[in-house]
Amino acid sequence: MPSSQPTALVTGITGQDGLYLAELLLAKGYAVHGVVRGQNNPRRGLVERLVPDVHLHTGDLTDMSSLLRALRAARPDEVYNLGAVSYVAYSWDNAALTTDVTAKGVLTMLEAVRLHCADHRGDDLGAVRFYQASSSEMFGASPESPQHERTLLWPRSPYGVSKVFGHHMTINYRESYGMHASSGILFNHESPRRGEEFVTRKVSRAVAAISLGLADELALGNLEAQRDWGFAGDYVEAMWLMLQQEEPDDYVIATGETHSIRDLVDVAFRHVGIDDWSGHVRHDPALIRPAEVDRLVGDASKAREVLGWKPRVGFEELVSMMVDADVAALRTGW
Ligand code: NAP
Ligand code: F7E
Repeated sequence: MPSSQPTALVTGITGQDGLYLAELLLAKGYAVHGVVRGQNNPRRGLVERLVPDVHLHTGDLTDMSSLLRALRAARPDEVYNLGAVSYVAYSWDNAALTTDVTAKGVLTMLEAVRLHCADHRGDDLGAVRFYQASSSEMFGASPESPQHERTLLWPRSPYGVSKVFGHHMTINYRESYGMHASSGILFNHESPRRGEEFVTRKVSRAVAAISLGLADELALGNLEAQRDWGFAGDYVEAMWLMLQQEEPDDYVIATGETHSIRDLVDVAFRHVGIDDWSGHVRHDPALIRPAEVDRLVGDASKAREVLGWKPRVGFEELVSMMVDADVAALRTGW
């Protein structure tokens, strides 16, 4: 890290992880810059309210010149590429868009960083450290369990396939150009800031509403899929730690525990005092995916040993935190 104030540029700053990462970096004394897409992004105001010290730049992962402009304005020491079309179910209906942003967008960002270093950093390709937001969805149907950094990648959705492309392109830029490019293979991580399209937040919001008498029913798809769920606030710390290492590398970030959607629903309802929730949950076949990832559980031994990282928030605490936050928000009419 440089002796003067370190500077970071974050794509996906309006997302769940972007907000937690911005808070973490600001607390560490960084100057933080973020890329926001769109001419009137509804989430821009949220970033301005929660992290007012972040400098925002207009840009899109499909638009190389906008990324080059953001790099030139920020002159970052570290780039965190969190931007993506990230909702797996949506990726089947929007496969080409998902590929443009989540796959090709990674190449566009890597290439922008490479060109920026050539033009403005004395051709020093190590001058900017790069983090790529890879995903456990890349493991998909892999028969190995738990999954680690060398597990076979067998993605099951256009999103997963796109993440595999971005992951390998990041490794390729590291190997081809000596870039300090690291890839974090993060398993599902959640928080009260999680988008309502994802199952944890959909459940926490509905359970909160049912407990307050504002709703009666929660429609869900596959209750038997299993995920390794952690807390987003813990996971952004792992991103930062990866870029503080002398050598770039790839790391699995996970809790090592897996739970079904049924467990999630059970913990959430029990937290508000409803033990028998069967009358509140309706199965909706329209929510079943064309191809499912049945079971994910990660082995984060390498992150523990090399980065000294481990998760702090457990599954029940995470679910309770999310339900409590939604109860509080609904009570204040949010
Ligand atoms: P998220 O809340 O869905 O945020 C995604 C971000 O990407 C948003 O800021 C979004 O901006 C931005 N984005 C979308 N299209 C873009 C484009 N064309 N150009 C620039 N930015 C664009 O996702 P998250 O949960 O914070 O996840 C952050 C990253 O980690 C993503 O790459 C995701 O795929 C990956 N990941 C997430 C998890 C997880 O469990 N959360 C696990 C593994 C990997 P708008 O606000 O404008 O839509
Ligand atoms: O689904 C099942 C669904 O959409 C989890 C993204 O952040 O993590 C996330 O991807 C499971 C699936 O997350 C509903 O079939 C049942 O098995 O919350 P999700 P995801 O697909 O695991 C990975 C690591 C990422 O990288 C992604 O960006 O829940 N499920 N019923 C449902 N899922 C949703 N969304 N809605 C339902 O009603």
